[in-house]
Amino acid sequence: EVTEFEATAADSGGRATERYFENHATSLDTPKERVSQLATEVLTAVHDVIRRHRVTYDEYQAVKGWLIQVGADGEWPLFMDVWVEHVVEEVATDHREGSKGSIEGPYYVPGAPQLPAQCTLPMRADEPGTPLLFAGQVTDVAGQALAGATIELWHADDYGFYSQYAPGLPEWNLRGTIITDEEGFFAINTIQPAPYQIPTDGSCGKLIEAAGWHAWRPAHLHLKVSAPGYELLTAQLYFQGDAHLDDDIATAVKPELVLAPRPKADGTGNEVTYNFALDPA
Ligand code: MBD
Ligand code: FE
Repeated sequence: EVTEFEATAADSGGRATERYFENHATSLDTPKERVSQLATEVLTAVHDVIRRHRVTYDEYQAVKGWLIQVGADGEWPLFMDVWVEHVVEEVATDHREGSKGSIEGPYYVPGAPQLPAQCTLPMRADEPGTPLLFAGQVTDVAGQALAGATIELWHADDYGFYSQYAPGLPEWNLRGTIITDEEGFFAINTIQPAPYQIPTDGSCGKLIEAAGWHAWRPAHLHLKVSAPGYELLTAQLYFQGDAHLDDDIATAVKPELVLAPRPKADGTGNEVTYNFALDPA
């Protein structure tokens, strides 16, 4: 039987590429003038780098081969979300007064099982990791409770693997869609995820190795918080003391997004409170 530990970059990349087309609209009616301006500026930036650094033919062929391989490995979703998405998120949310957000990343799956405000995420009977009680309230920016708000929560397991992307995990492991109670509260039992290393055996890993970078993201919870009439909040939450808060490969950490869980009084793991304030749409 295949387990999550047999995960390969090409497997999870292939899955992320497939899922991308299932879950996202890929055509957009962008005016020709805007397409032309953006494409011209991106290409001009590339041309400038070639001139300034006198990029050689050997280097050009190496990059061309690498770009072809990113696609063959299915790693374009990973590449885009690790090295580009954080700036799109910054631009998209810079008007907000409510909670800070962060990037979605490549491993979101819509339609996770619906759960009540007080719940336990789907997990294996012997799910490894420190139990975490994650609780809080969803409000508007004025502090008005949002009853029946939706919290989609997904995260990696204690080894850094995501269900539906690594083999051997139950379909909805550590993924859920939680509905807040009449006062906007939620209390979710899960486990603390592990730091995540992006696959080192694929093209993105090859770039990281060739550049002398590291492949780590700090441990994180992914969330989408929404309510009718409010802007969708896509966020990630991190853990105080994590070794990679300051050098996340995906540049997706903000100080407002760092949790400081404390041991529960009954000794059964940790608990933490975090509240979300949604901007009006
Ligand atoms: C992740 O889990 C993630 O959240 C991002 C942004 C990139 C790679 C893996
Ligand atoms: Fe992630």
